[in-house]
Amino acid sequence: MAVACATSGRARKAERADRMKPLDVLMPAAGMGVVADLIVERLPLHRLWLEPDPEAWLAKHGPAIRAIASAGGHGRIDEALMRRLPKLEIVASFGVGYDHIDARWAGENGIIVTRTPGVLDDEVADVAMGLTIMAVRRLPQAERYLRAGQWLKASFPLTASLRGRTMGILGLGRIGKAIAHRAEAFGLSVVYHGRHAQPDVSYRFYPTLTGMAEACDILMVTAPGGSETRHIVNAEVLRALGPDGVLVNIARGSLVDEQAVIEALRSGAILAAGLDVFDNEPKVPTALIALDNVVLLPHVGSASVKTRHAMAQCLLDNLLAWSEDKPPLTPVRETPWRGAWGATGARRSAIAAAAEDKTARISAVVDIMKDLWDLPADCNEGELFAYAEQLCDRILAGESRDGLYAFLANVQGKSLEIPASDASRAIVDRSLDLIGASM
Ligand code: 8YV
Repeated sequence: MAVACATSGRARKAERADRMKPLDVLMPAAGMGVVADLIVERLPLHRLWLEPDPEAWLAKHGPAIRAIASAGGHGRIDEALMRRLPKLEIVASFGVGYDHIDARWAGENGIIVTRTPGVLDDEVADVAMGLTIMAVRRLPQAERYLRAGQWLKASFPLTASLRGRTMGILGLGRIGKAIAHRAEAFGLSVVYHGRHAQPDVSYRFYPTLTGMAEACDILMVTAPGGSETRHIVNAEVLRALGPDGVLVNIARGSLVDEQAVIEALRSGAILAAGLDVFDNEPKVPTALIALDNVVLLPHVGSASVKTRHAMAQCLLDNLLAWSEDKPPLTPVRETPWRGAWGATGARRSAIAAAAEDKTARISAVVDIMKDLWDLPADCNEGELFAYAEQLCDRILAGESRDGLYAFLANVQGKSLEIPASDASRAIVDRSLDLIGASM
């Protein structure tokens, strides 16, 4: 990608030489095997955890590493690790949650972080509903009852019901919405709480979590983890949820004050809980395991063969795009794609300044595409950016209007659903006007 910048000719040459080499990927911790299996077929992969002396390995080979693959598990990708990799450009993470990565530091230092949104929403939402039903209707307890031969002596005791309940969703993102659809199909009312109300959502919004907990009797936790949300589900919120209330957490253990949950379950301050995630995985407090009114799962929300494979593929697609000098597909919000490759420090600022004009043009075309193709606000902007960039390059190269129409009409979205309509011609016309006016 030709971005004019203030680096010297020699630096540019070295940078180009680097880009010609295959992308060396470091995987710090084992995590999901499927990730390594997919990467190793396409890119040089270094498995740090298999090295007899990881420190010595990092000191010797760290300077050649341009990418990290974080394949799940519990390894942190923090400032200390990223600083040891001076040429690091991209961290591709497995999963939607990325609280194990210091994404803010990465963003400030020109490193892109990607995750795997979209491909696991339904899988996780299925488990969320499963946990809800299991917790309310005590299905695991009923199954244990049968296996223990107790049915032969008496019927299983009657349980609470899902009927007439309201589910309060904490964090109405993609997964929260997938859960909301299912909850509605189960006849539940849905309300939500998050950082702000969403204008295009018809569910009732509660500006405070305690307010929502008072109004609902199933509290579904789907918000991101991290320091901002640590322990937001505390004793006060659980009290507000009340003695008929059920807590379900499929997001991150850190959102919930585990000790407060244990107390609330013990004292009857809430009825039951269904937990797929914990504060210190894979360690689950024995006090929680000892309780009968909680259903515990070993973080399996997305853990089907099909979905984990799709997540691994999304991680790999980000790395492959990057290795081919294309934009990342699914960057996180702290490291938005701005059209400059992963340079650090002063060089990043120089590149960013020089690229600003071009990036602004492409971003304006992205907005036109989103608008005229009627794409959702959270669509894959990385993919769209690539089409917008090609269109801008063609316009600047003086391609004819008909040629541009033909180019755009033939674009077939990978993760985007691009409508086959006259909108593509209108996009070309508006982009021509825009670029003509900016020249
Ligand atoms: C995975 C998840 O279990 O996507 C997430 O944020 O928590 C899960 O889908 C995790 O990524 C694997 O470690």
